[in-house]
Amino acid sequence: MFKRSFCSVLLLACTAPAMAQVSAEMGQVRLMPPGAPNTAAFMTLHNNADTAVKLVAASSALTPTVELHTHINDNGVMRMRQVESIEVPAKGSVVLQPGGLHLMFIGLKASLSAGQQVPLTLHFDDGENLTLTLPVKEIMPMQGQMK
Ligand SMILES: [Cu+2]
Repeated sequence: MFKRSFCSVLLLACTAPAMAQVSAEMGQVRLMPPGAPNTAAFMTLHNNADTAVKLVAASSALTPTVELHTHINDNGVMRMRQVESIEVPAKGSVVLQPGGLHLMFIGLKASLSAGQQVPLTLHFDDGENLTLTLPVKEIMPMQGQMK
């Protein structure tokens, strides 16, 4: 809190972005067979800021809709469920991976090919956007999941 009020008093001096600094690594999009309507993206998000930040939306030229999803165990059956946000803890990270949190591309306009580069923009609740380019890769599903 001290930092924030200090910054607002010296607003003009604070030229460096005060917003959360989120970075992504290990980003990849799952290669799907031709004709598949949807696919998923996985990555690790890091937050270098002192406050948590929430991923609230994502967008891509690949599909009209990109949803935030997680998996729930419904009587032993793993099912995907849309979530409103994915929190990246302060000075921490969150992993989007098969069987857990992921980004869902809904309504593929064209078939994917291995090595293809997919543009993706992540939107965070502090107004920050993160634009990424993710490679399409063959990703093994975890046993009994992503059914
Ligand atoms: Cu999903």
